[in-house]
Amino acid sequence: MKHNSGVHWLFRGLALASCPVLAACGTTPDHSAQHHAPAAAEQANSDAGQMNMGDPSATPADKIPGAHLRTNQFNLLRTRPPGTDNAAGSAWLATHPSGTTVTLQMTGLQPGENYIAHLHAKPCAEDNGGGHFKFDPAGPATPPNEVHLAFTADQTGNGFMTANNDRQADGAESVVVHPAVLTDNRVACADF
Ligand SMILES: [Cu+2]
Repeated sequence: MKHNSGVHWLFRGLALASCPVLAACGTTPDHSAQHHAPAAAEQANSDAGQMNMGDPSATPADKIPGAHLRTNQFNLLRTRPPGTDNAAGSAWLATHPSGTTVTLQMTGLQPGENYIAHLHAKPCAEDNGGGHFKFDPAGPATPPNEVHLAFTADQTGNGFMTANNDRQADGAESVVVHPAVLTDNRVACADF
């Protein structure tokens, strides 16, 4: 027993030393490794000019073990554009040791329309969510300093997206969905 334990800790020490992110090490379950591989790829891409705007195949926020999970339904906003009166759905915000995961699932959107959602800094009842939540208030209005989810409604008007960030968005109060072409026309908001 003692011998095995010593080997175990030696292995952990090597894994930690060779791996900057604990969750990406070989000691974590496959589930977690799959979850983090796309985020790492997106982070690399962002350095080349592409931003992390979500990954529909990422592990949804409500499926992350041990996370602090908050969820709520979307409420329509008066600023919504024509054709979105039936928009509805739910949003989930999970914070966990590896950062933040946001998932949204919507119905009643315009089929084929592009949408973008962000974490916002205020509750829905205050200025329709106010400005974007930023990890660094003085930083840029783009991922990874903000959390954005870009998605296209399918032919039945359903939308689904998950986005990850390696920091914990503890100050985010809401998520707001906008038409991608008219981001002032806020469609719906969910409080966290
Ligand atoms: Cu927004």
